[in-house]
Amino acid sequence: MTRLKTVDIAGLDSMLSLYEAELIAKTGDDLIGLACRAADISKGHFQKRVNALSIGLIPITSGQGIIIGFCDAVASILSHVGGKIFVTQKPDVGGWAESFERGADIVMMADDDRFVALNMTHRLVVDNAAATGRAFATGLNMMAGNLEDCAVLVIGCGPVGTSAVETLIRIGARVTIYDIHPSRCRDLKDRVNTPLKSAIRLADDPEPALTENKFILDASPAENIIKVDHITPETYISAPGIPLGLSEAARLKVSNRLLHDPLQLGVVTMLAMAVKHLP
Ligand code: 2YC
Repeated sequence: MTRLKTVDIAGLDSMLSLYEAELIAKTGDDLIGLACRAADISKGHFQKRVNALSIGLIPITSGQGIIIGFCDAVASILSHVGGKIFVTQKPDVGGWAESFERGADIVMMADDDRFVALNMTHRLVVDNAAATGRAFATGLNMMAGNLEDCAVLVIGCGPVGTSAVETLIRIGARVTIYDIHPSRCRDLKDRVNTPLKSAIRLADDPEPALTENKFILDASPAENIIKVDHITPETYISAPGIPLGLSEAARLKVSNRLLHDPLQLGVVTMLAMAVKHLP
């Protein structure tokens, strides 16, 4: 899993309104709208519950340690969509104690392996990878109009790519998957319970797959895997992978038919999934 750098999230707070205006232009909806579609809940359900919630963010020092700005970036995204958000003064155990003392309904934290939202009252765990895969597949569907019966290429068969494939299958897309490790492709196909196992095609060479597919979801950390010759006027790309997998020329050519952010869509979708089962 790619570890964000402080530079990836610098200025995210001050750019949120511009980011959201661009999201509306690309997909027709805002952060809450896209996240609610991804989580399959109504905006009304989301807003009614989120406004009543207290959400604690706990910095975690394990492994490679704290990313300066990470919890503050998550807090700014959540504040943008509602809810009473706080970042605990202390990390780790002190942060947990503070979250309990302040009556947090949801606690969010990330170590080197997982970024989760924990619903304390309903004992629910929401994983950022699952939420991010749903969000970027949903965003691709919204950008492209409707992906039912359309061919979509998913690059990267990790947790985000797996969630994206499941979402695209639910949408009715015809999914081709590619991973630099072929065994991960086969594992994904075996793991994803689709009505038609054959609904998922495996690509062993990314080049023809990138040329044949106009709808691409890049959930890999590969750089420069999508090149300018892969981009046509009909190409739409949703790219949760960090760093962005498009060459500079490809990014310029695909123009605004590209969804990419380091945290925003995944974080709001985590919240939507965390409140989904609240009464
Ligand atoms: O500041 C902290 O609390 C750190 N322990 C946070 C580490 C996050 C590591 N994960 C990532 O950088 C990203 C996540 C945003 C989702 C996947 N990788």
